[in-house]
Amino acid sequence: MNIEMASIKSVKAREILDSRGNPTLEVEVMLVGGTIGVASVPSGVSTGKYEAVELRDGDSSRYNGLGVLRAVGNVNNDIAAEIIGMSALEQQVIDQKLIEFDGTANKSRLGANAILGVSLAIAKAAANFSGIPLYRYLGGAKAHPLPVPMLNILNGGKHALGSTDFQEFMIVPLGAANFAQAIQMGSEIYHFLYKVLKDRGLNTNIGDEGGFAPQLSCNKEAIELILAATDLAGYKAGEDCFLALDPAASSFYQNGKYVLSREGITLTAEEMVDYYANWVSNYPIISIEDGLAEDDWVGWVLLMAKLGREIQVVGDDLYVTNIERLERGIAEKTSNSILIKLNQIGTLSETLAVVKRAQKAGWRTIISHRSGETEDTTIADLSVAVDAGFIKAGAPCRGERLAKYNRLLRIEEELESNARYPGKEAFYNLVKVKS
Ligand code: 2PG
Ligand code: MG
Repeated sequence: MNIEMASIKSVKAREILDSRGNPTLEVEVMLVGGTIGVASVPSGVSTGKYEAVELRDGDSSRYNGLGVLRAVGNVNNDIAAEIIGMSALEQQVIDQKLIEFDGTANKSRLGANAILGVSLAIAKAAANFSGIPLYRYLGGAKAHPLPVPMLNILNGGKHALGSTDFQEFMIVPLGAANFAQAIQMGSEIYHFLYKVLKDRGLNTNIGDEGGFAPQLSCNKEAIELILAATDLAGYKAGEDCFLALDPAASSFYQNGKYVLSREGITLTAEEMVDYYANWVSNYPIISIEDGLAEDDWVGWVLLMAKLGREIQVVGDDLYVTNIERLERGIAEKTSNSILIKLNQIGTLSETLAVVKRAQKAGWRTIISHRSGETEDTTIADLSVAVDAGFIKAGAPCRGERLAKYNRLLRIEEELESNARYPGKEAFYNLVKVKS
């Protein structure tokens, strides 16, 4: 292998569209030896306010101001000139250079979308150059555990207006023997949910992440419908398949209170925690993400103290894949798990550092998609590379969601007998799934 052939020859970004039909970036890196790496960038809608900045044009004459031509220009004109000639095998050095070149704390000068597109395209070019899959390039010889999928089969909140207050109702096939079986279980329950909704005269339209978006009178009804579907599919809730929630509580936090408009109630943090505790004792829920708002650190301590031994208490908007916010969470014991999103922080290296730190603290990690996605499959490889334990990539429906799950099916096949599906072990120290 001639290492000089791994030097970056060109970097080119373009504007493409994401799954909501909004512009995003695709970046193509070519190395001197001709190897190419291509990556695209996702985009959230229930974005945390501490996320790195997604640079949009704000030019209302194009795409309602959502164009990304400035970010594209930043890649093609500025970033390219900075990194051409560097070795694609030096991911950390390049990411550090991008961070310094941007020079702001939240990547607002060049745009986290511009920077992440480059960072990921470089990793892909380097993996291709090395002749190994991305999960192996990032994770080394030990990269063989598949993640447990968390499939969001009922969408609400900002992802499906008019549905539930809570944003995501996920099923978690912990009882599957392997990843392929987990996806099969997820898909079968998803299709039985369609039948349950149809039989009850409820809407079967779907939301941003491919999950159904029926108009329900209360949030609890979503759980009851999913349990009915699980049963019809022939699986046992609480044994084969469990439930997980992402209420995305920042989106219904108003003046220090939690406003559940579907139910016509307004709760304090303490009452909200009791609400969840009640659900956890009645239903096979094993994970609650963003149960409270991104600034309610005090509430999170309460939530963790009440439920942290029983379920995964997951911070998404609370930490925004940011090492400083994670350190605060570890110090203050605000959760026991963290959601990981590459575009919340903006480089691959920083993301890997956050995963490593969380794992060192004994936390579980969930590698996550965004509600606006592309056909890019980086997160599937990443989940295997870091032995994340979990991946959250939406319903088993819609191409941009299935791209990730299908990639993992291929990886499982490729790993043959070395593939390992953790199943219930992923929750090893939590009482709820202890056998
Ligand atoms: C979340 C994500 C992904 P969004 O809140 O976890 O499901 O949603 O990408 O809209 O922030
Ligand atoms: Mg979330």
